[in-house]
Amino acid sequence: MPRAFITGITGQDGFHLAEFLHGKGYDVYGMVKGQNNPRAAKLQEELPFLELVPGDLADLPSLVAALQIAQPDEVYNLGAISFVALSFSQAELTANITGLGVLRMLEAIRMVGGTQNNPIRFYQASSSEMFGKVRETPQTELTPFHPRSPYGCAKVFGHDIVVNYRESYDLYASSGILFNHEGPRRGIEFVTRKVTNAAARISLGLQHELVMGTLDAKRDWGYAGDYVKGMWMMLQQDEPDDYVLATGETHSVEELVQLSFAAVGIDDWQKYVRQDPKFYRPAEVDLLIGDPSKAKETLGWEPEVDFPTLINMMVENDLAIEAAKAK
Ligand code: GDR
Repeated sequence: MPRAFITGITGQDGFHLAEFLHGKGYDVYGMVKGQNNPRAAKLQEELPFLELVPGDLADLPSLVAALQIAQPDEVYNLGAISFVALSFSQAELTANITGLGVLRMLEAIRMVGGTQNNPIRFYQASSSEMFGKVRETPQTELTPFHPRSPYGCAKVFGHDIVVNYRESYDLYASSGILFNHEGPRRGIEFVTRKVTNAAARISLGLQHELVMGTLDAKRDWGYAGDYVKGMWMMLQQDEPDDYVLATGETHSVEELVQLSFAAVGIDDWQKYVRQDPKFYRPAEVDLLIGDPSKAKETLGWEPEVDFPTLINMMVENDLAIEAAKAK
């Protein structure tokens, strides 16, 4: 059986990827940090097949030890401080985990190495936030980076160090430049889930208003379940490379709000939504739209869930959760 090792296993993508790889017959190892991590215990209940291994992206010896236990064929580095807004107030921590964490993981892979005929294959979760103040539209693998947050800067370092290790040490290391990808398991701090959850709660009479930042920003939003498949496809290629995963469509935060409220039968959403500068970011990424042509042509990857279907799926999930809580 092939063996996969995933950092960031307690996040949205970690869950989807672990399920997907398990379905493909992999032994799946997930790295968890901290003592008695409550998210790890919950995850183990949901995914009993998962082997949890201790480790921390801030601690190189722990990464070496974790790889020695897992002896993986494939490593997926999804672990990061991933909330852009938080990266402004915890910039050094973000640089350390989201940026230097990639370097440590690559070094750990060089040390543990796999076997002569079966070197470890590495996937790095790069991000459309690297494009930031975009230099061209739509964005491709060749679009120059102009990050707009400490998070984006850290992801650029991670991306560049993967390219450098690939070229310097002949590592099999690929990066997926993933545009926003969402779903029912998205954390409530991210805008899609915040809005779908609020729409559900407001329709059930459990909440009276939704306080937002900018409604003008535009994102290329896809479904996380589609995107983890693309990660795996990248590591099945003969040669490592970088790929954009995106839908090729963009929508504003306002459209997201309007669609989410419409899904619970509220048309006059403006009545419930207030904006507060505390949710504005010191620098904003105004517009993202990705061109996934390379992934389509080379990997045969295509997103299956469109934006309205995604939002409806998330609203349905939040309605079920909130109605059950209210009982
Ligand atoms: P993003 O996701 O920064 O694109 O990064 P997020 O959902 O946090 O923000 C999207 C846009 O919505 C605007 N916005 C708000 N955002 C949040 N979270 N809360 C609000 O109240 C709010 N109001 C408006 C934001 O300003 C922004 O323009 C995500 C993360 O998952 C990254 O880790 C990942 O790399 C990229 O997507 C691709």
